[in-house]
Amino acid sequence: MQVDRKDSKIAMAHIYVAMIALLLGGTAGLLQVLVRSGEFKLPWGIGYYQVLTVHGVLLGLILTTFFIYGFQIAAVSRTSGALSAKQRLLCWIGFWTMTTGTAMASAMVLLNEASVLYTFYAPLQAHWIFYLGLTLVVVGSWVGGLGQALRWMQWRKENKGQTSPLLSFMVVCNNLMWFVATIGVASEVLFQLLPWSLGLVERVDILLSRTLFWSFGHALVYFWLLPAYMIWYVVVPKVIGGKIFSDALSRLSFIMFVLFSVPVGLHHQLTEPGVDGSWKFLQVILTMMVVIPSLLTAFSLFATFEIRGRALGGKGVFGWLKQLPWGDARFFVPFLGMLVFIPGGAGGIVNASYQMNQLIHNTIWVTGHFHLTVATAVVLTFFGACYWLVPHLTGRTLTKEMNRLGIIQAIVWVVGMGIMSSAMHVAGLLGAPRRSAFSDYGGADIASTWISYQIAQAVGGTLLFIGILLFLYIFVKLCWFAPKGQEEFPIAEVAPNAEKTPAILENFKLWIVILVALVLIAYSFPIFDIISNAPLGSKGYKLW
Ligand code: HAS
Repeated sequence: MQVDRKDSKIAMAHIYVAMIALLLGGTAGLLQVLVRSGEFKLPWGIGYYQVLTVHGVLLGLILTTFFIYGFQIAAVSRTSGALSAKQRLLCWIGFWTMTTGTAMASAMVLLNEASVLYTFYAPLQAHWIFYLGLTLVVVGSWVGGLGQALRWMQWRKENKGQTSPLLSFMVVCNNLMWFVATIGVASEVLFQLLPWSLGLVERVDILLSRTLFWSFGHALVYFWLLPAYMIWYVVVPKVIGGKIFSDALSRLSFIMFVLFSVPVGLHHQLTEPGVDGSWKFLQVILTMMVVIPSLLTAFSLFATFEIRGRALGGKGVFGWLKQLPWGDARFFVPFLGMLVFIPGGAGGIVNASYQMNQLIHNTIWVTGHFHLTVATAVVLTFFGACYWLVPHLTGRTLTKEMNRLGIIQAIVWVVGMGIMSSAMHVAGLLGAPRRSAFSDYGGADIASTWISYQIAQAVGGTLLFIGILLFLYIFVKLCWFAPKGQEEFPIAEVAPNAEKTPAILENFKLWIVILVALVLIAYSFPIFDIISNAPLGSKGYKLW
């Protein structure tokens, strides 16, 4: 079962852009940890916040979105069938729109016209071309996402009454969530930031802009996570020779993400003075709801691994673990991602807990949290996926040598991230702020307790940069130099004794109604409140 050649080309085009973003964004990351150690100064007047913006935008927004779309296009084509000419055209239009937008936004950051970090909080004001560029990335993603969804809809029409392919269903869930979530940020950029940066209006409502941003921002993190979950649920079981524990459970967890990912953004604003506590309370409850599908996922994966390990003769409480294929990078690399997601997710629950959030908010603990979640659980899964996806799409094979290097790469990554992220967590608890360059704060005693951790971050960050170079070496080999042949795109079957999937799980009309209702309940009152009690607003600042 091969992905259609023409679809492979679109998928690879997305993945190439993602890899360029990885190289540039990773280099920026290395420079940052060096600066923050206090031992290194950036040359040629380059600013710390400029480098931090390159890092956040290229890795957080561009690497992820482009890789996810490359993977999803291949996934839909593999499981629902080759795209039609119209669907393919939509995916290409989406790709070029996103790429043009990326070039515009990156150019402004490199020209030092947009050092506003990846969250682009007002009143920091970037050049309007930066905002327009990001708008094009979002609009392009809508068009490309539609191309993918149309293929799934076509499958449903051609196979009436049947349960659709699980992987395609998951892609549609992710795109639906993305579409609803991006409405918030698109409104912020179109109605607030663009007119303001163009000078059409003088002032902007900061609280409104931040609330609209976070109505998108937390769903964004699940937009990164769900493709990793697709690989964990559907690909990894096949790699280990097992079966999907339950099709129904997998779909249920994705539907829960669709419902609960958007109406939870206020947990990023728990210290925000202008939002009433009752709305924060409601959204914290909804945040705890969005933890449940991750717990379902953990349960399902443990079951898959244990059932397979026992079928291979594993005995005792943990004996089955030994039977898993530890020497196969396609399993080992995402597995490390899963392991790291356990402390990463636990940290998220700490963040979401109202009282504990007071301790960690705006400290570098939060940076430690998202380097475990997105930069390890998700990114390692994407790296692991590349070891079969890239050769599958380029008509080559994963050699033993590359497989071994993939395993070494993942170990380097986990060690580097272990050092960097642990140091960030501890320094955060000691009060070290995030989003700040090195400073001894006028020789303040408390700042001196952070310095050794900042040096540890530089050590970990350097290992991570070596990890990026190693990965890119393997990537280049798999694209152009590995032996020609056929590499499998692994898709597992559902366990024969699993419960039948209830049709209601595919009833998107119902889920969309519930999703819209939840978003309205969680957001309409707070936003009405923010607008009706709006202060004068702020002029733009360019502090860099
Ligand atoms: Fe988060 C801040 C809460 C998950 C990313 N988060 C961030 C930011 C980012 C981010 C980028 O409530 C910073 C944004 C900024 O710039 O300001 N987060 C959560 C919660 C979860 C969570 C409750 N976050 C993620 C994921 C991310 C991500 C996933 C990226 C992909 N986060 C917060 C909060 C803040 C926040 C607050 C704001 C803090 C502040 O004040 O600024 C949950 O979804 C986590 C649930 C996950 C679990 C883990 C399940 C484990 C699994 C693995 C199983 C392992 C196996 C291995 C099977 C409960 C599924 C088998 C092992 C064997 C031994 C066999």
